[in-house]
Formats: sequence, C-alpha cells, structure tokens
Amino acid sequence: MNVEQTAAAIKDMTIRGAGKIARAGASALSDFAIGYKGNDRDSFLSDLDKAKNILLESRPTAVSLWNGVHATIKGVEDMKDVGEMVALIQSNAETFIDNSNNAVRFIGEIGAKRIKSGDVIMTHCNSSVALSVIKTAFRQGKDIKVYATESRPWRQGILTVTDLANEGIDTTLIIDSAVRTVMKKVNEVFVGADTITSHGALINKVGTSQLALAANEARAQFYVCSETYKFSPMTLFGDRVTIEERDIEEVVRKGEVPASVKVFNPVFDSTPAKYIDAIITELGMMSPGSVYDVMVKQLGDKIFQKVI
Ligand code: RUB
Repeated sequence: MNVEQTAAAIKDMTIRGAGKIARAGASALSDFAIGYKGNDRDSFLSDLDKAKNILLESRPTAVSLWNGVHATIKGVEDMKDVGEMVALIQSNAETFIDNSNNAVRFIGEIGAKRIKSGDVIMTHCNSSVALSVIKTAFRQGKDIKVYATESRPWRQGILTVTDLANEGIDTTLIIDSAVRTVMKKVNEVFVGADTITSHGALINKVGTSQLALAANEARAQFYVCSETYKFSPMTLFGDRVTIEERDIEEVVRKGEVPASVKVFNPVFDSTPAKYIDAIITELGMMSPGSVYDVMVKQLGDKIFQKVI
C-alpha cells in the first residue's frame, strides 16, 4: 500500500491498534522511498515531509505512529544524496518493525510471569501486546480464564475473544457496563497503550480508566502492556494528548435519536498513574513514575536544548 492508501486504512480502522499503525506507517514510508523517482535531494526531502504528514494526520492519539514515522526518517537530512536517503529509510523502517515485533514477544514473556495458574484476567478492546502476555501464560500451561470487554462502538472485543478462543483459552465476552460486576472475580487486568505521558498516565481505548478504577476498588492488579515507543516525547514539553473523537454514526444510526440530541464519541481516555500497578515494557517492568527517566535517557539530554 502506498502512503495515501495506508493513511486511509488507518483512518477507517482497517489497520488499527497502536503497534500495527506504527509498523504500517514505517513500512509505507519505506515503500515511498524505495519507489521514489527522481534524484533531487531537496525535492525528495519535501515530498518525504508531505508523506510523513499525510500519515501523521490519519489518527491523532497514538504516539506510536509519530514515533514509528520519526524513527523511519531519523538521520535522513544528514545524507548527501537521494540514494543514501532511500537506503537509510529502508533500513530504519526494517529495524523499527523488527524491534517492535520483538518487543511484543518479550513483553509477553515478562508479563506472563505475573499470571498464576487459576488466575482470572480481564482485558479491554484489542491490544496485541496485552494478548501476547495472556497467550504466553496460557502456552506455558497455566490454567486461566479471561473476561474481555465488548468495547463499543467498534466492538474490538470480538477480535479479542476470537483470538483467545482460537488459542483454546476459557474466554467470556462481557458488555462494557459489566466491568465492575465482574471485577470481583478478577486477579489481574492487562491492557495495551496508545500513548503514555511523561508523568505516567495511560491513554488507551475509552473505558480503560473504568477498568482501572474498578480494579483498584476490587484490589485486582492493573498492568499496562506497552512498548517504550508509546511513551510520548511531546508530553515532556507540556503538550496534552489529543483524544480522537470519531463520527457520531459509529454510536447511533441516522434518525435514531431526535436531531436535538448531541452525541459525544471519544475514542480514548486517560488513566492516572496512581491506578497503574506497573507498565510492562521491552525494557522490563517499571512503575509509571519511571517513564520520565526512560524517556529522557532514550531521547538524550540534547532534547532540552530546544526549549532552554
Ligand atoms: C486500540 C487500543 C489498543 C491500543 C494498543 O484502539 O486502544 O489497546 O492501541 O494496541 P483502536 P497494541 O482499535 O481504536 O485502534 O497493543 O496492539 O499496540
């Protein structure tokens, strides 16, 4: 798929989930570079910038896409000609995609250690990283039960329960409003992440914060499964994460409610750090309070020069 097709597929949710959209963005930019006709360095850089922006505008909340795109074009301006730039973009994209896939596997192994045989687990929406944790525990022979939320309005929970059931896991689908009722039986909650802020808040599918509150009340552990490229550098500088709002027809059909009724359809919500027991990353388990240090270490102290 070219850049425009990839951006359209991300926007209409054919490609969805923070990790998948990041890898799709990296791959689309790599294909753009490989297929580029022309040798003029400035024209290449300007067309690359346009391609980057088309991808970044496709979904605003997940910083994974921003990080994937920026990892792919990193260092390109230091190259002397188009040939070198294309080679660098291709290799950056391959590295990003490989690291991202390896991180999902590694987080699965780390997170699975928090699951004991007999545990009851809850998950929300459809996170490939949270599912990696749950499936790894099951493949290790642990006897587990999973409750998965439907996740209105897109019902990504159907994908989750299908995946878990195909694996042979004892799986129950629940409606979103049953979360607190069921939480009494739950030992651990595992959810994914679209973005994690510098102060350790989690931005994930709307309703995640309700699972966190209910888990806190029921004394169930609440774990976030997230590659570190879902840490948002922009939040270090005070930027807020934009919470995507999607079409109201995802919630109600045309004419279903009086025209005077307003419909609000936020796609993500924010879970404060205090409700998160740990973030499971490819660098190991960490507290939400460690996110700042990891982010600064990964970005290097030079990032502060631009604001000081
Ligand atoms: C998906 C969602 C997932 C995260 C993490 O929302 O909120 O929990 O994206 O996914 P949507 P992963 O369906 O709106 O994209 O762990 O696969 O990166």
